Amino acid sequence: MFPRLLLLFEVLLIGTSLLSATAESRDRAMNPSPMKPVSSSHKPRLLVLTDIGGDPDDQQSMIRLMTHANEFEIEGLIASASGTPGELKRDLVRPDLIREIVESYGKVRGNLSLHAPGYPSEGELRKRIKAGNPERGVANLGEGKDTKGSDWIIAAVDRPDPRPINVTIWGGSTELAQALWRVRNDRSPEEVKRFIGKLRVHAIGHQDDTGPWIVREFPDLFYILSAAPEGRDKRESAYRGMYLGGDESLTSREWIETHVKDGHGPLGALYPMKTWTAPNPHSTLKEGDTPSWFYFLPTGLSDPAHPEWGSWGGRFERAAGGLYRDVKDTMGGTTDARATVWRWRPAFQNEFRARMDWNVKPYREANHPPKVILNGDGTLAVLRVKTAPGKEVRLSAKGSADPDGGKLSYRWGTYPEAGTYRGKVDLRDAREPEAVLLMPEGAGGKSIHVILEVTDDGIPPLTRYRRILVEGKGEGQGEGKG
Ligand SMILES: [Ca+2]
Ligand SMILES: [Ca+2]
Repeated sequence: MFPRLLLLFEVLLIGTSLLSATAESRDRAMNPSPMKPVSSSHKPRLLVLTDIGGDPDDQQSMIRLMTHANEFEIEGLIASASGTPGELKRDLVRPDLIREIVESYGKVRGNLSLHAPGYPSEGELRKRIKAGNPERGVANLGEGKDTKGSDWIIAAVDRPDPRPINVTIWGGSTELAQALWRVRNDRSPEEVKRFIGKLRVHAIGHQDDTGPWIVREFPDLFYILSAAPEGRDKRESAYRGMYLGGDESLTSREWIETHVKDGHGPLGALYPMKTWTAPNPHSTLKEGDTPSWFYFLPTGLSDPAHPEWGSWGGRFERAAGGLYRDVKDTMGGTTDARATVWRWRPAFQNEFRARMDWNVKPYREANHPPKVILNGDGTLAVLRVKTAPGKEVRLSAKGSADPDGGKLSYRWGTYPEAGTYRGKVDLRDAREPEAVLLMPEGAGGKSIHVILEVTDDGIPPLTRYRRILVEGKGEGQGEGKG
């Protein structure tokens, strides 16, 4: 198609974890064949710890997760102590609430599977529902405190599999803390290091004292803490962008009734309409925990190894060791950590809406996302290219297609906060399938993140992404450096 361009990218594709993607993209470039679904072995492994049974927003997040269950290998759905400390009158765990949702998922799974491959069976998911310790906190860690939940985490990490285990924490982290305590107690330092190295944690706040304990005791652990800085209003947390800021009409009661609750089958019917935290403009959709798994969702936008690059689940910067904290994006004149999530809300709400249609509609009556090709590469990998200031970088989405035969629109833009070059960038033909980036004169040694958004014309319109990291040659950055 574009031999000169392809050659450029063959040479310049640099991979930290992307070597196989390079080989794959080369194959595809030389032999453009119809796209195959990503095999299950490439799916992110996901382990959920939820304080379900407190604020009903955990049920909301679980219902949405079920509609995206084909995108992950769900390794565990663990009921940790219900509610945040002091929220409920007694200590309890509610795995029954997870089972209720999984059971309703079982009723629509057949229909979901008409729209996309890879939805796990109800039985497979049921086996992965585990209960944790109803008594939370550091005081409840140690000998004799293992639970089905903490044992399950250890077993999942120990399973021979090269992929990391992505742990999302929707409430307290007692189960993860106990798993870490057990492993450190029983194993050699080398084995503990190996165990820690397989984990990626995305925590929605520190909802009890085991969170700070984990960060203190295991400083090398990859740990994203989505939370407002100490001393600030907790409602400033990045994850609150799920429901606060941006276009709040997309989280209204009416939106949920129309697109989720009514006429969308038994799973949607379970969606709780009232959540607890104020202020919430509608007190309906909150889903404060959803950004934790959005972070690992493969959309082409992000790379979970790089919290600083941003994703539907927010953007974070390294604080110390393996710890990452909230950082702010500027959108439409607002500078706010929540903007790192709400900036994607139109896309993630449309995605939810389409998938709720998948619960009940035949294929031809629902929309399905486009497949995006970036410079001949059909994977979801982030591409990298190095170029000298003043030179042009040619960008192409040729070959992108919509499975419904819809018309695609293209939007090339930069994500300034994700890169290190913050000046103006000239992107020519930014609404065309092929665009040109002119590497600014001041961009030597700096990076520019170009995001390609491809949106179809279905109802609702669906968006998929690709990202290319353009690095400027010169000014202290050797050409051989990745
Ligand atoms: Ca929660
Ligand atoms: Ca479509």
